[in-house]
Amino acid sequence: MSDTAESFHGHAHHAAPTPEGVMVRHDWSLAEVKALYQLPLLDLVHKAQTVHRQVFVENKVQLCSLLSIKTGGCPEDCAYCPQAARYKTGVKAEKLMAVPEVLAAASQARKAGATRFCMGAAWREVKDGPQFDSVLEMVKGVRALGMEACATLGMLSDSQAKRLREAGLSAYNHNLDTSPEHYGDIISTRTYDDRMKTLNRVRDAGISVCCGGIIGMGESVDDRCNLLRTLANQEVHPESVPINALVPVEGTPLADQHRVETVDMVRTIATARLLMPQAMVRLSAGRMQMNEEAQLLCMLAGANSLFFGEKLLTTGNPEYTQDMALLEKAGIRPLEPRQDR
Ligand code: SAM
Ligand code: DTB
Ligand code: SF4
Repeated sequence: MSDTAESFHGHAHHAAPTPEGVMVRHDWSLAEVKALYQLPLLDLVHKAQTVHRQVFVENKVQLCSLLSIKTGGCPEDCAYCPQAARYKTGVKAEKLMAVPEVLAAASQARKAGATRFCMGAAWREVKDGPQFDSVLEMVKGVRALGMEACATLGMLSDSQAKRLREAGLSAYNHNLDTSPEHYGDIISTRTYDDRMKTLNRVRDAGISVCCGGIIGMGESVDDRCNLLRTLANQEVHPESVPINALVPVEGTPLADQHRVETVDMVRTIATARLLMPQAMVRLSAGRMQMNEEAQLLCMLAGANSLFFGEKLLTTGNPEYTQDMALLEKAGIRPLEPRQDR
């Protein structure tokens, strides 16, 4: 295990209750997390939905919109990623989108009901200069539309995090992706500690942290639990935890992975809800491979956010009309915008 991850696990924290009286802990052992993950499914979902209702208004999900502002050509070797230049996936390297184009997309997303707009760039790290200046303009523009603005741009320095905060960025997405133990099998071009450092910079700049992972990459149950445990044992829980099911893409090393089973996705989401009661748990990539019932089960297990729109970054996502019909027939309403973010 990496030093920084170890130091997160090793912190001596006491538990504190939320205003609703739900305990928030930062000292989970693997055995404890596994005991939750491996509960009979209906017990696990019941527990997670119970906690969910104590902390959140029931029957509501946040609708988020995702846009790839800089697609492909990435120098990193993340084994799952269609945007890594080294894999032949058919994703072409593009330039950074222009600010007005991005804001037009954001405005459209807002009209369609999005309260959070997430911008993704296939960069290893942010570099200062005209491109970063454009991203800051995009952030300001999205905020001016009255939405939460989130960005995922790779690694950040302290001063870049500060400038993003000054531009009004609500949240920064930087995933741990998997357990510290499994990480080396998935990515070699940056370490778990590099990721932790970026997350700490984001937090220190006063930006809310969006951090989660991917299941279905050949990891064990222990790996899944250690990912969740690493997230939950941070001094402050991430405000947002995206749970992605691997979208296997032809040309990537993980192209032949088996589809994630619904039960595994539901267990992961429910465990995340129980470990991090106050986090937005986001049912992120992988919905194309899930039927409506599976998606509803994920929401029953505590997922309270979805990406809508026909595309994620480069891969498919359910049709807007289909998503709206699903929420409508289930009596699930979109979460209203929050003023404090
Ligand atoms: N380049 C930046 C970075 O890696 O931090 C930001 C963009 S990157 C595409 C954002 C996240 O998307 C990754 O951390 C990963 O969790 C998720 N992701 C990428 N490809 C995926 C896939 N095929 N299936 C599921 N999730 C994926
Ligand atoms: C996250 O955890 N999932 C989103 C968001 N953060 C940026 C990205 C999913 C990408 C899925 C693969 C693709 O469409 O390229
Ligand atoms: Fe690059 Fe991000 Fe894809 Fe990794 S996940 S290859 S860093 S775009």
